[in-house]
Amino acid sequence: MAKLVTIERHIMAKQKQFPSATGDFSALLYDIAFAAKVIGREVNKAGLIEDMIGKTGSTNVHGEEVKKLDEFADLIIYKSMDHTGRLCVMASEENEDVLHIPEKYECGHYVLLYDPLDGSSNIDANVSIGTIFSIYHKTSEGERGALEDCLQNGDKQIAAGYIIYGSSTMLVFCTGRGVHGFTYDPTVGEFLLSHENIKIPKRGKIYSTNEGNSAHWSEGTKKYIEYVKQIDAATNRPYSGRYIGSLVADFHRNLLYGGVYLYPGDNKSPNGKLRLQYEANPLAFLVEHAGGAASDGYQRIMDIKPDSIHQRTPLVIGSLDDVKEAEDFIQGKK
Ligand code: AHM
Ligand code: MG
Repeated sequence: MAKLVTIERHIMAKQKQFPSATGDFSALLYDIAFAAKVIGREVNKAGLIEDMIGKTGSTNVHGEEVKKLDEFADLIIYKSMDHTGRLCVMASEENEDVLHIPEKYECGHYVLLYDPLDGSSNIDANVSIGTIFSIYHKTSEGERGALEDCLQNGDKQIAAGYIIYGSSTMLVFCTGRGVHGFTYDPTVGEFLLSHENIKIPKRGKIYSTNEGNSAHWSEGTKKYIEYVKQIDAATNRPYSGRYIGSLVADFHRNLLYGGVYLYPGDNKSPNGKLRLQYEANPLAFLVEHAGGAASDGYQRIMDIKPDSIHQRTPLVIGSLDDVKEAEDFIQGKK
């Protein structure tokens, strides 16, 4: 039997490599794991509790319908974090403005950005959904954190990860030293190390994109998708098409098997659909540490300087060779 490593033991072992560490960062990661357990529990019984499925009747800052579980997940993350003294400010995909720490609580040195429940349009159909998070150091002068802390380049992330609520619940994260996956064992209430040091294959055989948008795509994007569908044994084409429409699930599969996910800009939405700070950057951090790449078609995602916390970006992410090849098509070089 392989050794059983809980997420707590894994984080503690990593912390020991930094003798000056205060433990705050490790504790922040446990807090995220705790929030993941609570959200996972509700997601798993969503179909049973009428109050938990369906829409709230309101729309969020992006004009999208808010599901009840979206709202619940958003609140659970905020409430698990607001009083711990580890964070100075947060920002969530579901809230227009940054989320301050209440005055009655102390502030810490970290910044948390999160998408509480990504792919939530899939909830009522029992399709995998996920939570995405990203952690930065505080850079602003004041004690309590500010908008500028949430507008750092992806390159400045010190950790990122996601939780996928699927056939099992998994937490995948990276603090700069490998990408590690933990599977939740509900019988003992622990996340156990199941995927150590994940590496994405240099080239995959899967493409994931919403081809229903193809009429609006640029010529380069159209040519690339035609290319991956052509028959050519030498380059392992045609690729398989796999699109769930739930970014965490599409990304997770491609991370393990190799492949490329595209949500390009098009003539209807030049910046695509996905959010730079809550979706693209954290997954870019993970994929690069796993040996892959993430681009907006022209530049590295983590080099983009954000102007607003809800900024959108085109996203091409996955196996290194596939992302480079897609960039060549998008830029008209192929
Ligand atoms: P959300 O954050 O509102 O859930 O939207 C993001 C989701 C991603 O999970 C998914 O990859 C994409 O939107 C699917 O979009 P589309 O339905 O246009 O293909
Ligand atoms: Mg999202």
